[in-house]
Amino acid sequence: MSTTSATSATSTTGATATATSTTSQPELDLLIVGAGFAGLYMLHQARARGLNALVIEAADSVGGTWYHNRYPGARVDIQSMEYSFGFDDALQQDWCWTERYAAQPELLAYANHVADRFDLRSGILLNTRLTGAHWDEAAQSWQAGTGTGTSGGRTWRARHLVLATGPLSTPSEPDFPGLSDFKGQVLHTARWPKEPVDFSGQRVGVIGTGSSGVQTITTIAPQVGQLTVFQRTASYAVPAHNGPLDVALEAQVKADYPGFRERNRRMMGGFGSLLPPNNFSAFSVSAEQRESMFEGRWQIGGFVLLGTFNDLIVNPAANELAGEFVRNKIRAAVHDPATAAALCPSHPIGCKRLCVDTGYYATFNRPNVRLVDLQTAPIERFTATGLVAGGEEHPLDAIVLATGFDAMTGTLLRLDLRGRGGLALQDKWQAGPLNYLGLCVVGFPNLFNISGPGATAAFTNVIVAIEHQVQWIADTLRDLRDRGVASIEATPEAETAWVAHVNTVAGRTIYLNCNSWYLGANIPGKPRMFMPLFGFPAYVQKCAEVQQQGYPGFSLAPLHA
Ligand code: N01
Repeated sequence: MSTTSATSATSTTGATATATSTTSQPELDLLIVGAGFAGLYMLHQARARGLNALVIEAADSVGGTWYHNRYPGARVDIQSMEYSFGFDDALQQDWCWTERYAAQPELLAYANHVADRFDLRSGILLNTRLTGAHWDEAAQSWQAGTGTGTSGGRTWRARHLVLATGPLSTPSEPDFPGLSDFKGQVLHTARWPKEPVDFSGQRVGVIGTGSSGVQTITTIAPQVGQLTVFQRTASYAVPAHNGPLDVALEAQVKADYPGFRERNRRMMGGFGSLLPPNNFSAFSVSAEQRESMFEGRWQIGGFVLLGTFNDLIVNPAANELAGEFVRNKIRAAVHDPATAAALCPSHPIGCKRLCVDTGYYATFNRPNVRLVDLQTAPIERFTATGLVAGGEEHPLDAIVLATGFDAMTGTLLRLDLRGRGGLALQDKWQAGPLNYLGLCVVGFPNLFNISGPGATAAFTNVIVAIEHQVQWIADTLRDLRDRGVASIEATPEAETAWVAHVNTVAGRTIYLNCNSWYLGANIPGKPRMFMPLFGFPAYVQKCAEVQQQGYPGFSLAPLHA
């Protein structure tokens, strides 16, 4: 190894990775960060192409989101037969889900099964948290490490860096005044302890009513003494109608699993071919027909409600009809009219991700459950024994923060990532997460981000989205190696055009009409930029064209002499 120079820089995060320039071959073709579904599959695909890859994972086991989000009632909102890998037919034939919507323990068992079945553990370093990575221009490779400040840690040199850190992996913990004074237990849904939490007889407060809150509230209500739900924004929840997996459906899907996957890949969200959206307007039928069609899909359950008509997410007036249908369901389910009114959302339905529930609204009929509407009674402060909202003290033994995530960018911006010329990602993304194809960032050569801003994961069955991006990255890396290309970097023009494209697509929908994590609106001070791309099939087509046409929108550089 011939070392030509060494630099070291500390970013705004304080983390340091020392970039040691060298002209020799780096030890790894790619370093993969994270051992959730994306990292596991990236390792498998890299190996299949003869690439030398290593996964590093901060946790003590694999599973990513399904490792950390083990709160009571945690369950997937896409049907199990769809929310699974399709790349290996023996895997999808052998694995048997027990429920229509799998619960967290089964999903984590599945991730572990995949790791064992494809011998992935040998390529994964657990308990290893990346703190930073610096691009070394002379060596055309990344120097990545686990050290902080001036302490050493471990370092690796890799030609490529693949960030499989997940779009929803850094919990949002709002800075509530006095929270540290609270003497009871404080839990976050996204960092739930491994040991079961016993809430028997306790006064529990849940802050947050998104998917995590809805599932937690519904599950713990029968277990706790008193449950107080602190709601800032009411959520739309549609019934899961969960239950044991229908064996007839399982047999039907398994009889042609590849065909089922292919049909799903042609859907806007990469799932839902069992009941595709209707291709006509909500205004093309009578009010009675409309009600009956909404009701039919409500009885089936899950996201299919939004496919009742083809204009629900593009026409606010049509959207309002679906929203009012759900509000009527809430009014019918909740006995106390004032509580029902507070539970009725006013934003467009689907603008924030729908919650898929099991009796959420009816939970508020329980005598031990109370709703506090933070719109009229905002949280003022925590005390040693509870919290004060709207001037009223709520005594609590435990508080559950179901307050979501610093989505899509939070994890990456907590790293010391430095690209060409020492450019820090924090500076690059000061006004928002610029990217090309939802995969790459100008100034950060050979860096690939999975399920990030500019990609479709947030609107797609994420496993389908992961499979697509991983295969694209793996094919690209093999191509580049075969062509003697050492570095690939998006061009500024392509990046600007891609971000504009993502926003143009969003602008045709109702997605800009509420304060969602898609926009970064849930995190104070976060730049407001619509991050995910809507429409999986068009995205797949665009990525394929880029590959087939020799990577327009990228500059490719051969190995330095
Ligand atoms: O997080 P969220 P989540 N004071 O951001 C509230 C996926 N997921 O963990 O809406 C008071 O949706 C916040 O209020 P508001 C899924 O993609 C899937 O529930 O910002 N309240 C909101 O009510 C989902 O979209 C599954 O006004 C505060 C809640 O906390 C994503 O993860 C299960 C607050 C956060 O809701 C995130 O879901 C779980 C504050 N300072 C998650 N800050 C399934 O598959 C935030 N809130 C079923």
